[in-house]
Amino acid sequence: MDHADRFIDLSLADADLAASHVLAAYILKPADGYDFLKTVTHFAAESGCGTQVPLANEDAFSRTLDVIAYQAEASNGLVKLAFPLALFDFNMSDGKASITSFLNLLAGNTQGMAEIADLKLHDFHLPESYLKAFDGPQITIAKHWTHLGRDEAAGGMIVGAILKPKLGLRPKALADAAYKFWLGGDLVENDQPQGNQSFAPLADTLPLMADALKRAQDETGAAKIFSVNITADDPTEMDMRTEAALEAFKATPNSLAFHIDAYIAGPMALTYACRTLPYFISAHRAGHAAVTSQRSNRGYSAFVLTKINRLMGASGIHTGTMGFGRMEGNEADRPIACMIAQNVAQGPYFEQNWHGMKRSAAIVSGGINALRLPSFLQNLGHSNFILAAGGGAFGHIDGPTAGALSLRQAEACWLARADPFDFAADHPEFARAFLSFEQDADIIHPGWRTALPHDITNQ
Ligand code: CAP
Repeated sequence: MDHADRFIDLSLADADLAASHVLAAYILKPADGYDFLKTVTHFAAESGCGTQVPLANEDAFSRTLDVIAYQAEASNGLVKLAFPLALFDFNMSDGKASITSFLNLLAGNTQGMAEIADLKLHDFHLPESYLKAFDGPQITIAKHWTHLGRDEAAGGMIVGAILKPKLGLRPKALADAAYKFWLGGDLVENDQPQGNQSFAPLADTLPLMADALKRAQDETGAAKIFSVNITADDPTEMDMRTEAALEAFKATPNSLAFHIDAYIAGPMALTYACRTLPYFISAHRAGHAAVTSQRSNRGYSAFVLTKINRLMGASGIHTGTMGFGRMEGNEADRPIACMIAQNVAQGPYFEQNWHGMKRSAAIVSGGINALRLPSFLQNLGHSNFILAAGGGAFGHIDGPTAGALSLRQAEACWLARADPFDFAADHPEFARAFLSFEQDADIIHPGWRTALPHDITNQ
């Protein structure tokens, strides 16, 4: 008998454990030469109180905290573990739960076990008491919708852009790019590498951004939003960037939102921002594919990453384009966007009840343009999210104002279930998107060159 045999009990099911344990679903493959079930028991032991040998100083209490493997299917590698709640760390200061502790237990040392070849966390389920110990979002997309004068429950697509070029624009050029986008769109988000570079110091850029936003509001008569990147290595620096933004936007505080490069800067940066700033906080995820990629058999999935961002309190979360943009993903990623926005949502292995925790909004970005947007919307089934198009806005042949309008028109085209060629006939910015993104047009709408009027399809 292996000392780790006590860490497996295949007679248990989700329903026996869901109220008292954190449940986690993995796909596991043992390294060559290792037996599947034995590896599972060692994995379960290592996930909680156990290690590679029996421990002389274990006691009756510590054994009650064993992590148990309760499902193990050698045919497909599915392994489910149940983590007793008492294993998790809670804050000394306020008793709150901690994502750092959660990740440490569910995807910590076990990721490096030599007897495991593949180990990826695909889903998890939290019982009500533990879920409620996380902050969740304080500020939601309803704040933006209200600011924009829309329905606060389902205000439709916020036409947003990620500022491009992502690096290299001096303060005036950056503010000018934002201003031109705002003339047609609603929201501008800093691209994630944009910070306090020498050619665009924040002290110079932020006042010009605030001025550009005000001018765009005055000119259009519509509210606008700027999401400023405050990502830094330490909270003091984040505070300094925040203060600079608050000062620059003091005349239009409702136009301000904050942006965190949340995968690279980590849970502390996101949690700190969400706890200290009563503003919309968006979570970018640059770099996440190093861990979440569908081609990676270790780490955790994009679904898991997104779900923990809602727990930490992100108001908006980059959720990807589900195969309709230029980043990795596919149509089956739809539950990622549903899991953060619904009160009860089905994940790949577990249904999660959020027990009234506020929603996070999907931020859709990565290669989306007016031609790709309708199919994305068709797959998602609604347009209640924030679009953050970079090239799809600034790559429009007639500039960012036309780019913004083309994206708004693409949503309208989909909402009306209109024929894109008919719609293009009286929506010139949408029509010119065909010429702007010719390669996409050829794939999505072959025949567009003859279907659309000659003066639109030619430079
Ligand atoms: C988009 C973007 C975003 C990614 C993030 C970029 O620009 O600014 O960071 O979309 O991806 O640099 O790639 P484009 P995700 O619109 O020009 O592609 O939301 O999937 O994390």
